[in-house]
Amino acid sequence: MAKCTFSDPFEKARKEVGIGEMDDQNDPVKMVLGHKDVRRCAHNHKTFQSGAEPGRIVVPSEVNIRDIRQIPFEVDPPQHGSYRAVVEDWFKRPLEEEYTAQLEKQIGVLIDEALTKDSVEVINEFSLVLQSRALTLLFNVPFSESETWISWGTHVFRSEETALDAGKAQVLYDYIDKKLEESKQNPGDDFYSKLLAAEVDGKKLTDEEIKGVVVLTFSGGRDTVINAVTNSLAYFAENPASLERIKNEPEILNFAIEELVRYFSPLTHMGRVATEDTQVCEHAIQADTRISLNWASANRDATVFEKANEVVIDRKINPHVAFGFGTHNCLGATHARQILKVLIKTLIKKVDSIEILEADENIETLGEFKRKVGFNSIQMKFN
Ligand code: HEM
Ligand code: EMZ
Repeated sequence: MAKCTFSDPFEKARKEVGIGEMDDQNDPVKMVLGHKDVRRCAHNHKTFQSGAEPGRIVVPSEVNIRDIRQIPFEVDPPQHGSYRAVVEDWFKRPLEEEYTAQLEKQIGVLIDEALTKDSVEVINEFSLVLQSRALTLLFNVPFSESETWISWGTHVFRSEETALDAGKAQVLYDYIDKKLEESKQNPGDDFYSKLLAAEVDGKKLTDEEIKGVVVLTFSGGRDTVINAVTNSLAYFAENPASLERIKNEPEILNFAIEELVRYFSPLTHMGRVATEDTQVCEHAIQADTRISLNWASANRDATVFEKANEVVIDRKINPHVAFGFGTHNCLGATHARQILKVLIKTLIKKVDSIEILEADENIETLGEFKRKVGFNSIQMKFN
């Protein structure tokens, strides 16, 4: 089995021009590749806005399959801050003891099950299940809801047949409408009820706004978490010494998590729309065209990271941008980090070794660049 490496396709372009170009459904994207430039553009929301037509900052663009604005993701300051204030505390709940205890239970059960099987297809039988079950904790809804979510597959807008699947999006919207109606009739301690009761600048959120927040919570943390979990398992399968090190030096656990997230960068890039004619790296960017902030490329920038293409499991200074940078930095990062933390601790406790039996890599094509983001499927044996 070939080594499970995740190479950096952007290195040459980043060093030589700082920009990589790709076409996306006839709406081109200039990818910003350097760490400094990515951070600078992420900071400059006046020139590079998120609040364009809903779906347009996503690559591939979702303008043809949705018109719901995702909140706070597709809103710029100052409104962004008001929305974010409504949900910020809710997204910190993963730090609570009871939440962590539940997560430990969920992940313990999954690992125990995996240990009984001759082969586990990790994407569908492990990571998707883990992601969906863990999300019931974030939503604070019954565990049984995860069965419905698992049936949606690894992406809420993409299916095997269609890269952008409007029918699939509709399943999600109908589900959310139903859940919001239920929570209106019968308010509880769940995320929907919290949003229904919330006020932004003294006004209740509209149903459309609430839907925008909920859709984002379902879509933003799905394939990203699935890739982070699967790629980490594949890494420990091939680098058992790293797991052993974390076992012996638990103080490096948090460094290890940040390093895995940096190295794998589960979300390659995210777009912005230019509000005026401008320049990035001496490249002209025209008003109303798209750039993208390429987190994956920035995270391999050798001017910032020593041994950028290696997993340095106890890397201490790690200003990675895998969870974004500045205004829109990932709200789900606390939840995602907690999942990885519990996963690694559980592996240390219960698993001696992991073998990769068969793997089909998931390669993204971005113009001339091809990037491995994870796997379409991967069979592993847990011992
Ligand atoms: C934003 C990555 C997990 C919800 C972001 C951004 C990145 C990112 C790069 C910035 C987008 C931008 O600037 O346009 C990741 C990665 C994850 C992960 C790598 C897993 C390893 C999650 C989870 C959730 C989530 C689990 C929720 C369940 C969000 C939300 C935003 C966001 C709501 C928008 C925040 C805002 O606009 O203020 N994420 N994410 N993410 N993410 Fe995540
Ligand atoms: C959007 C995005 C959010 C988008 C922070 O990223 O994640 C993508 O997977 C979705 O397709 O709609 O939610």
